[in-house]
Amino acid sequence: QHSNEKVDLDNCDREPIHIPGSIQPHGVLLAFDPQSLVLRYWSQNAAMLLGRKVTLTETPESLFGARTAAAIRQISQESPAVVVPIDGGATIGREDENIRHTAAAHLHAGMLLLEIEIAPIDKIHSRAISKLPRLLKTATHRMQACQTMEELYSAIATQIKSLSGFDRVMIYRFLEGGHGAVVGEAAESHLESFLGLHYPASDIPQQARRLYELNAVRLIADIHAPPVPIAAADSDAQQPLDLTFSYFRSVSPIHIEYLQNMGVAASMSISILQGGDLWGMIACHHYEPRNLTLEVRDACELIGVAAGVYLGSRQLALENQIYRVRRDALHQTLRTAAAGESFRAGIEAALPIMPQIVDAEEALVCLDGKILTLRNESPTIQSLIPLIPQIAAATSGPLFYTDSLRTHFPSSAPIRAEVAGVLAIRIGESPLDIMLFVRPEYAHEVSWAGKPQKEEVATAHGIRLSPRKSFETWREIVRDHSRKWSTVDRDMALELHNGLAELLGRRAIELTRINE
Ligand code: BLA
Repeated sequence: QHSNEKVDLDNCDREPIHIPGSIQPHGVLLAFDPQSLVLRYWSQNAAMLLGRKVTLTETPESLFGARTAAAIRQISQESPAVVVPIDGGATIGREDENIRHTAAAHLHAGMLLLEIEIAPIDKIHSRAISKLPRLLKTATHRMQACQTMEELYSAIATQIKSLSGFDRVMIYRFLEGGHGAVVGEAAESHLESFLGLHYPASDIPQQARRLYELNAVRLIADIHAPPVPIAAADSDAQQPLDLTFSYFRSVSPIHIEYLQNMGVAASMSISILQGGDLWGMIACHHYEPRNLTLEVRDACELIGVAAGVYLGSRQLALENQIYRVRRDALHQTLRTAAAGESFRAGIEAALPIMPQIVDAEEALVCLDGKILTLRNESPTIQSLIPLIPQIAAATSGPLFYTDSLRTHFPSSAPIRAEVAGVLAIRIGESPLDIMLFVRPEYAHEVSWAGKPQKEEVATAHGIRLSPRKSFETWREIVRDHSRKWSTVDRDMALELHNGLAELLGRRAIELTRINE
C-alpha cells in the first residue's frame, strides 16, 4: 500500500492505480536502470520463471545471454512508452522445449520494464496466431461495410468476441458529464443483456480514464488470482514502480469487487480513442478465468484503433446529417411563418416542425397573452404554463436554457418528469412573448432493457457495485434533469430567434405601409 488513505467508494478517484506495487500472477516483470541496465525491481514470481534466484547485480546478459540482452539494450535507446516485443523468447526462462515465452519491453518514467509471460506452444495456438492477419482483415472489412453507428457497434462487439473468445463483449460509450451507456453488445445467448443500460461517471474514475487513454488494453485474467508483490532494491523501496504501460498491472480492489458482484471471472477492456480522448471502451467479460496471448491482445488493440477511426467517420457523417435535418426544419419554419396571414397564424402553422430545430419533444409559444401549442390539453403543457412568467423573466438574453427546471426554479409548483429541461427564446416586444422548447427527463427517455434475472448480492460495499445497481444510481443522479442543451441546440435556437425577429420587423414595416 503506497498511500496512507484507505480506498473506499467515496475517494476512489484518488486511488493511485498506476502504482499498485504488484502485478497479476500470469506474468513476470523485471525493471532495469535504462543506463546501466542493472536490475532494480522484480516481481516476486521471477525466480519461478527464470529457474533461479534473482539478485540485484543481475543484468540482461546475466539473465538471458548475449542475444536477448542486445535486443533489450536496443529498447533502452528507443522512444519511451512504446511496448516492443523481444525476439528470442525461447532464450528467456528455463531451458525447456515445451515452453515458449513472449517478452515485451518499454521505457517509462526513467525505467526499462521487461514483461515476460509463458505462451502456449501447441499446434492449435500456432495456427491461431498465423490466422490473425486474416481475422484482422475480415474485421476491418465488416466495420467498413456498416452504414449506421448501431451496425458498427454490433460489428465491433462481434469481431472482438470471435477474436478473444470472451463470453460477453460490450461497446461502452461515454456520454455527457462522463456517464456512459452500453450501446452495442455481443454475448452468449444465455446471458441477460446489458444493452441500453446507463452508468454513472463514478463507475470508471478519472485517473482510470487517463490511464486508459495512454494504455489501450488491460486484461484481468483471473479476478481471484492473488497479486504478486514487486520487490525493489533498497534505494528504490520508497519509490513505487510506475506500471502505466504494463500489461500485468494488478487491478484496483474496488473494481475487482465490482466484477465479483457481476459473477465475472475475467475481464478485458480496450480503449476507443477519438482525437486522443477516450470516446468509450470495448468491455469484455468472461465467466471463467481467461488469458490471451500477447499476439491476440495486440490484435484486439488494433481493432480498437480501427474502431476509433470508423466510429469517428460515421459519427461525423451522422452529425452532418442531423445538422442538415435541423437546418431544413429551421428554413421550413421560417418559410411557413412568413406565409401566414398574421405573425401568430404563421407561428401556429409551423408548430409541428419547430421542435426538430433544437431536438426537443414539444414546443409552446406564448404570444400576445395567448398560448399556442399542438397539445393544449396535455398535462405536460398544462404544468408548464404557471412557470411562463418566471421563464420569460429569465429570458433576457434573448436565450434561456436549463436542463433542470426544478433545480433552476426550486420554489415553483411541482413540475412533471416530462418537462425536465427547457430552452426559451424571446420572439416579440411584450415581456411575455417567448417560445419554449421542452425535453423530458433523461432517465425517462432511456429504456431499461429487461428486468434483472438475479437478486443483487450483498457485499462489504453493500449492493452498490454492480451494473443493475449502477443503473439505478445513474437514474438517481440524473433525476429531474433532461439531456443537456448542446452548443448546436443553442446556435440553432439563436438562428430561429434572429429569423423570427427579422420577420416581425418586415411585418411591422408592411403594417405601417398599409396604414399609410
Ligand atoms: C475500472 N470500471 C472499470 C473498467 C470498466 C468499469 C469497464 C475498466 C476495467 C476493466 O477492463 O474491467 C465499469 N464495467 C464497467 C461498467 C460495466 C462493466 C459500468 O462491465 C457495465 C456493464 N467502480 C465503481 C465505483 C468505483 C469504481 C463506484 O463502480 C469507485 C468508487 C472504481 N472502476 C473503478 C476503478 C477502476 C475501474 C478504480 C480501475 C481499475 C484498474 O484499471 O485498476
